Amino acid sequence: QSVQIKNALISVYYKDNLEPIIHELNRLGVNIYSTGGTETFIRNLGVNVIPVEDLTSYPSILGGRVKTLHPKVFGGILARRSYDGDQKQLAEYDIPEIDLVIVDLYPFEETVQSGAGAEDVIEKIDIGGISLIRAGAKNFKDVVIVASKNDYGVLEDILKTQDGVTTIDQRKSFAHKAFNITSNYDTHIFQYFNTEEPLPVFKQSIQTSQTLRYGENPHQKGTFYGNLDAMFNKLNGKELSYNNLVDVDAAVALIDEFTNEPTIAILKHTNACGIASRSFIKEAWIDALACDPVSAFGGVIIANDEIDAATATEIDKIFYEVLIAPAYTDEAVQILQAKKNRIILVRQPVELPVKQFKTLLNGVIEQDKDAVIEGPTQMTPVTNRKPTEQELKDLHFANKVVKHTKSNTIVFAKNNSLISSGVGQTSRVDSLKQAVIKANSFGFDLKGAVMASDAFFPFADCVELAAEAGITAVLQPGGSINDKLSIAMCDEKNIAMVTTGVRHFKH
Ligand code: 93A
Repeated sequence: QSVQIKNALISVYYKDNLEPIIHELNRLGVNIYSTGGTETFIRNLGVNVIPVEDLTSYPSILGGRVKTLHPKVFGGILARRSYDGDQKQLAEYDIPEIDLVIVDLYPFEETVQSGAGAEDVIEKIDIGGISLIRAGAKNFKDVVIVASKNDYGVLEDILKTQDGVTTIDQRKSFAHKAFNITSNYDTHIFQYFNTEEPLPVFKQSIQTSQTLRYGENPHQKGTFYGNLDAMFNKLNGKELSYNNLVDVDAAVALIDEFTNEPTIAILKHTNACGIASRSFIKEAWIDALACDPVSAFGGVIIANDEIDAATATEIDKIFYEVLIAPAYTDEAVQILQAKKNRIILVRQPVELPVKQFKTLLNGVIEQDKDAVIEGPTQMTPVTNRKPTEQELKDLHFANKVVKHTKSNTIVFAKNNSLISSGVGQTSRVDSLKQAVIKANSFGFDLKGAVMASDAFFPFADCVELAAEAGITAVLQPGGSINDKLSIAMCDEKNIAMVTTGVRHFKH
C-alpha cells in the first residue's frame, strides 16, 4: 500500500514555501507537470517542468478559466492502479499516472474580504483547482493530495524522511484535510451569494471553537463553539469551564432585564440566589449577598454598572468563580486581581442570538428566546385590593427574576431586592414552601413582600400559604380553570393579585 511518487501535478496560487518541495521532488527524479504561473516559478528555480499544455495538447483558454480541466489530467489522477480496465485505458490514450497533486486554490474569501468588485470575486471561484483536489482526494488509495499552502511543510517532511514513498494512512489523512478545504471553500462561495439571514446563532464566527477542560463532569469531554474573546475581555483567572459558561449565559440573560438602576445578581446553577437594584452598585451588592450568603459561595456574579474600589473590596470578601461587569475602575481591578483563580470579565457590547438550540432524541429543537417581559401596564388587577405603587414595582422586579429561574418557580421580592425563591421543584406548592423556608432561615420578614409565579396556580393553596407567610401582592399569568378560587382566596386575605397573560416556563 506504499506508493512511490513518480509524477506530480502542481498548480498553486501562493508560491511561497513551495521551493523546498520542488527541490525535493527534483532530487527524487519526479516528473513535474504544472500550470502557467506555477510552471514559470518552477522553471525559475532551475528545475525541469512540463507545461500542462504539453500533456493536454491544449492551450490554457478563456483567460485561464480552463487550464487543467482535461481527461489527460483527470484520467491520470483518477485511474485506479489496481484496475486492469483503468490501466488499459491509460495506455490506450497515453495518459501518465499522476500520484501527487499539489493545489492552492484561488483565494476566494480573501478577495471578498478585500472589498473587491463582483467581477473580481467571481473570477476567484476556482473550478479546475477544486476539481483537482476532489479527484486526488477521491483516489487517495493511489494519490497524495496536498490541498493548501498550509500543508507544504508536512509534505516536505514526508519527501525528506521517506524518499517520496507515502503510506495509505498518510494519503487518507491528506484526503480528509482536502475535503475539509473544498467544503469550506464552497461554503464561503455560498455565503457570498446567499442573501438570506444566516442562522442567528451562527452569525458570529462559529468557526472558532475552544476545547474546554471537560464537560459538565470530568469524565465528559466538552467544546465551546463561538467567540468568547468577542464577548468578554478577561482581566484575571483561569479558563471558563463548561459549568461556568452555562452560568455566565444565565447571568447575562438575567442582568439584561435590569437597565435602569445599578443592579448586581449572584447565580448558582443558573438560578439567582441574590439580586438587588439600588442607587449605588455597592448597596446593590450588599443587599444581593444578604439574600442568601450561603448559596453565594462559589457563584457567578454579574453587574450592570462599573465596579468601583469600595464594591470590589466587599465582593473580594467572599469566594466566587466569575465576576462580570461592563467596566471596573483601575483600583477595583487591582483589588480583584490579587486572588489569582477568580475569573474577572469585562463584558463587551455584542449582539446575542435570538434563537436557542438543544439536542434532543435524535435531533435538535430550536426556539425563539423568551424575549418578552411584562411591565406594570401589562399587569391586570383581578382582586378587590389593587397593588400599591411599590408593590407594582416589586412585582415587576420579581417577574424579571421568575423569568430567568428554573420552573416551577416562586419568587419573593421586596424593595427591588430578591428575598428568596423556590426553584425547579416538581410542584408549585413545594417551590412556594421552599421559598418561605429560605426567607425565614435568613431572617427575612415577608410582611409586605410580593410573590411572582412563572405559571398559573392550579389550586388556591399557593396563595393561601403565601398570605399566611405575609405576602401582600401576587403576580401570575392566569389562565387556570381554578383562577377564581385563587382570586377568592386573595380577596379573603386582602391580597392584591395581578395577571399578565404570559407564562415564563424555563426547563
Ligand atoms: O480558472 S480555473 O478554475 N481553471 C482551471 O482549469 C484551473 N486549474 C488550476 N483555475 C485553475 N487552477 C488554479 O490555478 C489553481 O487552483 C491555482 O490556484 C491556480 C494556479 O495558477 P498558476 O499556476 O497559473 O499560477
